[in-house]
Amino acid sequence: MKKLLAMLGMAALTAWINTASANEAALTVQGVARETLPGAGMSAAYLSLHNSAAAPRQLLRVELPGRVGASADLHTTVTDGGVIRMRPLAQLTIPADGNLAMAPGGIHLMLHGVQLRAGEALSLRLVFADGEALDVSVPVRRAGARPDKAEHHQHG
Ligand SMILES: [Cu+2]
Repeated sequence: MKKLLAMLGMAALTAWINTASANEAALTVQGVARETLPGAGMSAAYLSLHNSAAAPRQLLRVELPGRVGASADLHTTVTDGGVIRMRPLAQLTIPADGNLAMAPGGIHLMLHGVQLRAGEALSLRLVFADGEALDVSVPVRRAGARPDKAEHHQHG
């Protein structure tokens, strides 16, 4: 009986791992971060997320691994009485079999406490409502440079 329970436990664990990898494989991320201006310490990053799964994904937050004192906030841009303002977002939904594209003047990642130089890579950890996290690395470019689709890394 003990052996059977152990086997069932293994089966359950394997199933969970498979589900997790399938979910992660269903999500592709590309993006770019902007070089910080001298003395600024603030910047923005723009991600393009594609979800090929049959269920939507909820992105809760983005962390900056290895950067002490730095943070990333989900922001959107709204026009309020002719004034352009940024508003924090509690979460982002990547639709089932769909895309979510961040862009200047729209949804973006606001980066605080960072110093970024063009040519560097910025590591981001995307944390989802289902508890999964996805580590990606995006290139740092000067403002106005186009996102580079080739430089996407995904870690399990
Ligand atoms: Cu912002």
